[in-house]
Amino acid sequence: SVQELQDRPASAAALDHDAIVIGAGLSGMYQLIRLRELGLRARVFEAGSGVGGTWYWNRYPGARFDSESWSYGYSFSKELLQDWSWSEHFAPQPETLRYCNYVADKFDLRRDIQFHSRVASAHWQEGDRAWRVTLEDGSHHTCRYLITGIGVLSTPTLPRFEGIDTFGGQSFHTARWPHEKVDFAGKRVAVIGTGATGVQTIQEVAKTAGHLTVFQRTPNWCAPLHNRPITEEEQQRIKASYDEIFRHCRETFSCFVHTPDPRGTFEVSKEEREAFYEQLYASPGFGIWVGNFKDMLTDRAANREISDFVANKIRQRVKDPTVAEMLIPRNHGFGTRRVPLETRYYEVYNQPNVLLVDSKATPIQRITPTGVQTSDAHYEFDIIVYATGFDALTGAFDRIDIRGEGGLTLREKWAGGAQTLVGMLVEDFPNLFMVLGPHTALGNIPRSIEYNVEWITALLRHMQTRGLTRAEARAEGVTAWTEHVKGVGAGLLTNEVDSWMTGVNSNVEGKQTRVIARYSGSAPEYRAWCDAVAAGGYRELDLA
Ligand code: N01
Repeated sequence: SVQELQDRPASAAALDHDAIVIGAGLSGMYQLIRLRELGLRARVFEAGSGVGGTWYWNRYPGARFDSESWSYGYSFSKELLQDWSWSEHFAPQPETLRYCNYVADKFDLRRDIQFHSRVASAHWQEGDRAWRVTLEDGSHHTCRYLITGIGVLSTPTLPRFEGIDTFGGQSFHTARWPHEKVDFAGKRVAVIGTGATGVQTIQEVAKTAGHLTVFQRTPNWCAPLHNRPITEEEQQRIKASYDEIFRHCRETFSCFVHTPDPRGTFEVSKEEREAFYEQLYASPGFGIWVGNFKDMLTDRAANREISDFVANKIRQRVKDPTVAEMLIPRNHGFGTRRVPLETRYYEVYNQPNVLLVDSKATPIQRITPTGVQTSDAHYEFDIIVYATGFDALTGAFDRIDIRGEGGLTLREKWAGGAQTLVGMLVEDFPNLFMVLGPHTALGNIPRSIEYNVEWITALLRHMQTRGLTRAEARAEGVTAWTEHVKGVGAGLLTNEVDSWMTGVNSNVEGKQTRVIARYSGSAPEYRAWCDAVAAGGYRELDLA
């Protein structure tokens, strides 16, 4: 009958593509490589004019890795690992962007990537078993599988200040930085925000600005990065040990080279603890955050002790005691928010041309044509930098009109908090696969990306070999997974604090209260769950 004909899924040949990938960052690029290996016709839509995602957009001064360069790159190609030489232990953004371009060239990715193409909507067509994707330019593209590689921190948010558009000087959000160099020499510069981005920006801008004013609403606990160039000898050693490096990363809590110390804080003497903290403070990278005593983020007394240790470091490094006290967090303990890593950040506040303004005590009331009006004073600027962060985790999804079965929007689906199966699938949204969706393990991001991409690729291969063309998360699977996500977050001090990690962003409507926004279990635990789903023949999914 006509009805039967209409209900039959569209043949692959009738669709524009087998798969559409949104985003040409590290997720999208790797997913494209794997889709090609499956023999699928894939198209990547990318809003920017080049590859690199985060590293394409975040060109602000001082942007660089906070995790070791040699633990960050893709691990899937031995040849790539040998080809590429990182110059520093924590490489700066321009180098990472060059790396992304190098990968795109090496694997000839650009021929399947369409730049300047922001996806506006994606609507599931049950009859065709296909997604209909519409770009902002109004063009439509159909595909069987839709894979998002849209990142965790990719939707920048500006404060909702009155007059923000009236400023007569230059102003930038750090994640929308111009491709041309911005000259700070002799200029009066404001930086609003003191997260990981603000800290990197401030310590760089302070080198050349005529005068720098930092508007800090909440101080963060920062720790030294201890970056340095990679010597020729180290380079050889790194290249000879990649197998070992990545094997180690697979075993650690969040795939960094650091992992929690198996000892509890109070299992060792006061002297030993002090010595351990000193050693961590003097070591490169995230050791002090993710390589600290195992109970640092669960035991209040343990957390208090490391917080006091870092507070004293701040007091030692900042000359003016009033400024030092302003820089010490009071409303959260060390490590309960993402720890910004710094290079002479605290010393910036010893410079005569740097002013720290407490914008909790004296809030910013509006932006004027010449500067910033607080409840207390008016400050004049040539340049305002907004280091005000992102609508994290679900923000990039919320910006696309994604509709699943029966026209249900993903925004409606997630109104009470994200619900997924292993962070990669959503019930009622068949054939939608998310790389780094909400509730995937994060940590060392490329490690998580590679795992997600490989899991999705294995699922597609499973379907391919069985002639299946529809995959949807089952309600029981989603419930079980979401319970697990809640369970691993229980008792974690991190979840008692407002931050992007708990889904709070004061600049986004509806994101004022904490939710279980991210997966806080270990990466090995996460992978065990996902592997079990695959090994069990995908019983948590409806496959057809
Ligand atoms: O953003 P944030 P970020 N008025 O949300 C302030 C990753 N990253 O871009 O704390 C006044 O942390 C806000 O104040 P408060 C990393 O995962 C990685 O810095 O909300 N102030 C805060 O100080 C990181 O966690 C790397 O009170 C306002 C700041 O702006 C994540 O990105 C480097 C305000 C926002 O801090 C996000 O970091 C950099 C307002 N209306 C970042 N609104 C690398 O590893 C916001 N603020 C390379």
